[in-house]
Parts: sequence; C-alpha cells; structure tokens
Amino acid sequence: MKTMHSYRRCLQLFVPLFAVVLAVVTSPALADGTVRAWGNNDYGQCNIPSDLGVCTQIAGGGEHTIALRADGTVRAWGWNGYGACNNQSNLGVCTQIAGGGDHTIALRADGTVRAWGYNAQGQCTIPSDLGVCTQIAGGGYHTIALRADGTVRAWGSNSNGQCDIPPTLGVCTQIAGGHLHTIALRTVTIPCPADITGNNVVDGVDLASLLGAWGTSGQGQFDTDVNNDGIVNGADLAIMLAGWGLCSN
Ligand SMILES: [Ca+2]
Ligand SMILES: [Ca+2]
Repeated sequence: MKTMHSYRRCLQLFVPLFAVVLAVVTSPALADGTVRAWGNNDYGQCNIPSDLGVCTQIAGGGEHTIALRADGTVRAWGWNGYGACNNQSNLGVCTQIAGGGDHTIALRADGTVRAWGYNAQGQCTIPSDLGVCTQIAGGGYHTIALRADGTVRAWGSNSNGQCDIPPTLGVCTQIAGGHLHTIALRTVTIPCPADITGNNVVDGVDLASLLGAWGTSGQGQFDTDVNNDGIVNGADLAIMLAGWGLCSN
C-alpha cells in the first residue's frame, strides 16, 4: 500500500514537471534565427550555407533562396544562372528582401531599392524617380515597390499589364507579386464619427465643440450629435473619447 502511495505521489510530482519540460522544449517561441528549407533542391536552393548565421527575414525566388541576416546583409543561394545569388557590393544595410523569378530585390535602410539577376525585361532597372520606398515584392519577371506615400510602382515585364498601376488605386499598405500579376492592399479608411470639425483628427477642438453644444441640441444644433440620435449627451462624449487620436486617416 505504501509502495502504491509512493508511486502515486511520484506521478503527482513528475507528470506536471514533465508537462512543463515538454511545453518548453516544443514551444514555438524558441525561434533562433536559423533557416531551414526543403522541397525541390535541383539547384541547391535548400542547402543552407553553413556560415549563414542569424537571420531575420527570408524570401523565395523561382529557384533560389534569399535571407536577410541580423546585421542587415543579404545572402542568396540556389540557381544563379543570371546572377540572382551574386553578392552585391555597396548594398549596405537592408531592411527587406524579396525574390522574383530569376532576380533578387532588396530594400535598403535608406528606402532605396536594389535588384539584381535576370534583367531582360528591365525588372532590375530601378526607376530613377522611384523615391523612398517602404516595401518591395517580386513577380516572375517584374518588380513592385510601395513608396513612402503609399503609392505603388511596378516595372519589368508588362506582358499581362502587371506593371500598369490602376489610376484609381490610391494609397496602399501592402504589395505582393504573382508570376504574371501584381496585388495591392489598399489602405482602410476608418470612419471618424467623432470628428466634428471634419479635419480627420479627433482632438480638443472637437471636444470644445461638443461641450459648447451641451444641452443646446434639440434646437437644430445636431452637428455635435455623434451618434445621430437627436440628443447631445454622454453617449456622444464616450464615442468621441474612444476615437481620440484614432481617426487620422
Ligand atoms: Ca476634428
Ligand atoms: Ca447623440
């Protein structure tokens, strides 16, 4: 009986401990910055360089692999028939990488873009008036950039109109490249019901306007009636305070 009790006590102690150890060992939070790749390896695109070191970002090209190292330098390996994996001199510190079909794209810390590799369609020729960019993406034979003002540019092969930016596209927050097409995520416009002055900012001027009208609604002054119920009261104030600083777009 004592032996059975001891056995149970042992289980009570060690089963939770084992669970904790297992949870720590299998935790997905233990990212170490190393890179793994698998699948088609005809050109060594899955062979991680032994001296790669800690990386912060990865990207895939047609048949090559790109990594952004923790120090901001770029490495690429795999199919290098057109130089997509060649080391670039004077590239400097980069903040983003992207892969095209047979080319590699890097966004430098100063917002300029570089591309190298296959350039038969001009996909590696950066437009001289591109300006500062915040994001890059690669297509099969074209290159896409999101500029700091949220507009999108694309260059290279335009065989399917993938470089023709729709004139009504407007401001975007993300771009992506397909083989022969381009994708953009347009900026979400947040309704700003508490913006009484209509300047797209909820600030003290709106508050003053609301407080000044307090109790005067019902006399036609409903421009401060944020929730449009015909009364200016605490409910309007709550909506306005909740939107403080959020309605800047
Ligand atoms: Ca306002
Ligand atoms: Ca109201």
